Amino acid sequence: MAAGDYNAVREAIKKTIPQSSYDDGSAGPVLVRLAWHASGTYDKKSGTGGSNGATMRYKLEASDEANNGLEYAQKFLEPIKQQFPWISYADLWTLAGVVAVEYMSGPKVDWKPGRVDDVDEQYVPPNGRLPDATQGQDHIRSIFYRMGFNDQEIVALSGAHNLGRCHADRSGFEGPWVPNPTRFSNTYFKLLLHSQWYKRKNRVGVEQYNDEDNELMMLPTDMALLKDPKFRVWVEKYAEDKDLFYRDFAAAFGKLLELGVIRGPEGKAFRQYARAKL
Ligand code: DDH
Repeated sequence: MAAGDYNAVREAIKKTIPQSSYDDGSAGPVLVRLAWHASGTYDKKSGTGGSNGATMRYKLEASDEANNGLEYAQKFLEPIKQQFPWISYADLWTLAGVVAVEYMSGPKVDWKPGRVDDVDEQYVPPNGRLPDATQGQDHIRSIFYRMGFNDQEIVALSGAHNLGRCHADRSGFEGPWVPNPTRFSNTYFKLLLHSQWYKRKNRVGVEQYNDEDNELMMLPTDMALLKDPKFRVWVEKYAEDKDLFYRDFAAAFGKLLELGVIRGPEGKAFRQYARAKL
């Protein structure tokens, strides 16, 4: 297989998404989450964090509680890394997120290669840069503004909760947000807006919001999108207009995966951008 044949990698990722003995029969949602958490450590001010370097391979970042469960996503992708050793983990993890969104009938997201893996351990971002689901709108803003996102982009990105589920043994929360969690859609926004949500303790004693029958759930941070008037405007728009949501999600997710990836003229990302900047 020729080095640089990203279409071949895309095909291999698609083949690995159906996983009959895993969650809802699909690795798709956890692959999206891996791409997001690999990228969402970015800090605009210092230029540190982000997907370049695939620093979640280091224990410090892997052991951030927010990353619990992402070892499954990495395991699903390992055979693909073996098959295509020329691709960096940093490119593979982000590309897998893009392929998974599209595979689950979401929008096409622009993706560029060039991330490199050989970033020193000293550049692993500190724990605690990813959002804490027990918090409210101020916390959400401080986390996403740090990455360089605005309110509209925050709500668009949050629509990824149309995919997958919470696991009591990973985050303490439990259940899916929508009835079909392996199909990308704007159902999350419709349910957030139009269902009745009840604050309840789940079976491991963690407070979350459930629908009447305890089948679907929302996190405290999801509910904050409803409570905050500036966020709510976008929840309403995306619940109404699926095409608008798809467009805005594709743009914001593409931007997320590029955070901190500064490429040189030959297309390769700088190894230690943080140091280069200081
Ligand atoms: Fe999320 N997310 N997320 N999320 N997320 C969880 C699952 C998934 C928060 C908390 C959680 C985004 C934003 C936020 C996905 C994608 C994205 C879980 C459950 C928690 C908790 C983990 C578990 O128990 O397995 C919080 C807080 C925020 C926030 O914005 C404030 C964003 C921006 C994305 C994205 O992809 C753009 C996906 C997909 C999942 C489902 C994973 C799975 O295994 O299934």
